[in-house]
Amino acid sequence: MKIIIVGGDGFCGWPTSLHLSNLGHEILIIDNLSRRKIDVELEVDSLTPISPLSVRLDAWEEVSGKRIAFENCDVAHNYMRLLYLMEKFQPDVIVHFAEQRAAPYSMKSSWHKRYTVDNNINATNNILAAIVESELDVHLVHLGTMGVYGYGTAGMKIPEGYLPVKIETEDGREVRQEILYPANPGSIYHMTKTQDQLLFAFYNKNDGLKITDLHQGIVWGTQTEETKLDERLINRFDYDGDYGTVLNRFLMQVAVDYPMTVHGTGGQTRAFIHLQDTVKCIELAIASPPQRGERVRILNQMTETHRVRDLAKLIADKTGGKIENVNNPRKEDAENDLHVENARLLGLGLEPITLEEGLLEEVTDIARRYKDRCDVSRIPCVSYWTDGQRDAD
Ligand code: NAD
Ligand code: USQ
Repeated sequence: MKIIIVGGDGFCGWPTSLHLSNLGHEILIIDNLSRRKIDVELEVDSLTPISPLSVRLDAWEEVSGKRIAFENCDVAHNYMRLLYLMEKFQPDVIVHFAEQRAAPYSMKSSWHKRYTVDNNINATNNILAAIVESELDVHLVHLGTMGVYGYGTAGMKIPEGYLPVKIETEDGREVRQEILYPANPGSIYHMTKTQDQLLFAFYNKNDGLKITDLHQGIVWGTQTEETKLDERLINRFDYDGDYGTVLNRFLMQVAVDYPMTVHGTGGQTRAFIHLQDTVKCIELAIASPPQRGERVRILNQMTETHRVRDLAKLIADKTGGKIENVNNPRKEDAENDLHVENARLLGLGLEPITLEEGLLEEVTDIARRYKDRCDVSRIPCVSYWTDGQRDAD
């Protein structure tokens, strides 16, 4: 198949591009390299030494004999170029990763809030509008987030996108429907992903677009089978207070003898998935497209849930690392339970990598090998959800 990967230079997009290329698909990456520019803004580098994109692409050709094409384009603001690239390449599938994905970055200031809303919502709308205008028969696969649901449950498993409801009408009849699960975002970033859902629902209803929305949990790990093949293919590892996600941060903190930064009591429960499973899930979603006329297909892309303090304890028990409970800069529930339905990807053949299996390899192979590249001054989370939280710290 011919596949465009929008955001294919990023943490999830790069290994996905390699994985799909390895399977024999023809790949075009479209990316504006904004993530690399944000590293410059934040004065931080990936813990792993990522190569410039042209070096990555040459290395992949050397290793695999396969060429991945690249076009630099800001899909949120350069609609005509996006449309031109789509019409020229004639993709069967578009995988959409191209959004500003860090919740703390989206809450840093009003500039960051506005940037995130402008970038994410325009990127998604432009891709959808270009599919309609090009009249291509494309399957759009989008990376959404578990955070669209919020993290609470009313004593039930969070369903895969749609909630069955019963409504009593005025004349006493009972009407049954399935509605999008009520959105409950916890940051401006997560809010943009809830807006994406409405855009998908609209273009699906109005134009019959074929869309799969993968509601992904927190991705951990760094390498996949393909990125391991050559050091020039290495994936990014974010550890800073804005972009570093909790499990990778804890693993890196242990490697540099920094106490693991548990926010508050660490009672937040979240959904997780290993990066190797991310690329597998995208392969499975592509192989099983929705039919034309089918509603947006929503799959929960996560394999396990963990409470933050339990993760810290698990890592401490395995490594002897220390734990520090720090003030939580976010406005979020101090404690929550999370039960999630994920039968659909398992049904398609996903065999999850569990945290217990991959954990030590990650610590030893990556975090310890590159620990000298860590700037510890970038570890604390200094993006506060409210002024009150900034003042309290
Ligand atoms: P990332 O920031 O590493 O990658 C995003 C890529 O998109 C970058 O290469 C960036 O340069 C590019 N991009 C952003 N805006 C663009 C634009 N306007 N035009 C062209 N390119 C643009 O993020 P990631 O961790 O790879 O996440 C990818 C997607 O997966 C995001 O949509 C995110 O919401 C979702 N997701 C990520 C995680 C996670 O833990 N990393 C978890 C759940 C969902
Ligand atoms: N946390 C700590 N200590 C830290 C960092 C985080 O206790 O040093 C806590 C946070 O307070 C939060 C939890 O860990 O309760 C998760 O934080 P995170 O930064 O790992 O994840 P989050 O902000 O939710 O965002 C990440 C990705 C985002 C994706 C989301 C999936 O950056 O792109 O959408 O995970 S989900 O969490 O399922 O919504």
